Amino acid sequence: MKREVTIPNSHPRYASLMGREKIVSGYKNGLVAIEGLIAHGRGECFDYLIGERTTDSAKLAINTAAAQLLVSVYPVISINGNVAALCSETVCSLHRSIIKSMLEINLFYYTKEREASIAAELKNYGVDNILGTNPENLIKIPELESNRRLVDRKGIFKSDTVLVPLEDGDRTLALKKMGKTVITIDLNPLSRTSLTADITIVDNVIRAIPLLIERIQHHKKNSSNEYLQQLISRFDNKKGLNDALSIMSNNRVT
Ligand code: PTJ
Repeated sequence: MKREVTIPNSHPRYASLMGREKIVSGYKNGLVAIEGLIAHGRGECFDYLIGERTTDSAKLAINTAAAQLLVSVYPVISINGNVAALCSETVCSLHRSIIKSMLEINLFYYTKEREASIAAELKNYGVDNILGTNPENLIKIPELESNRRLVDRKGIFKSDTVLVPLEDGDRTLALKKMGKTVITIDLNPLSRTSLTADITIVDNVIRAIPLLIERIQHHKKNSSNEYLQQLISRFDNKKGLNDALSIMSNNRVT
């Protein structure tokens, strides 16, 4: 039975409900794995606890991530089904704002069909050179058993910095062991990805990516390489995670 959903934009949780609709449509359109719906629900729960807003601490992480992406020689943005459904358009704008970055599709619940749907979705927003889809270029990364172990030799394998939004912990660890700098966007400050990454942005990808683009544009105009390096060296990832945990656990019902 066809169902019509109307979410009035006056609804107090409009943005969250629209995110939910994007994930559901993404599932129906073949972008999102069914397990992605569960992952999204977990994200919603943490987002509720953090107040569905970008905290000052997350803004600092975003500013530092922008600096890291700009000083990198070969940054790669890793795309999975949830990211494609929630923010393909802004991820493609992010890719263009960095200039020299690459986009790579890397799926935990791999199917060829879903990979093709995600590539087509990214192409809709003007990105043609998408890595991770040509089997001849795939190479196994050490110490990883999941499907994510296959990475593109022209992409993640060669990168110095990888942005891995909504990730599972094993690959972040494997990427760290390969000497990569890892940036993640994850609403769960206790996930293994959040704990292992160099820069964890505890925020919703939907809010964080436009802010990341804005910071990249700001730094491109205003910041020296030396200043960007200072931002990176001063960043304390554990402090950011503890800030997020404090905000979540200090909520009180009055
Ligand atoms: O498309 P695939 O096959 O690569 O699969 C993608 C998912 C996300 C299903 C897969 O990577 C997975 O199972 O991830 P996990 O282990 O559930 O981790 C996802 C993390 O992202 C969790 O810590 C969630 O809290 C968090 N998360 C979910 N939605 C958001 C989010 N973080 C930021 N923004 C969100 N919108």
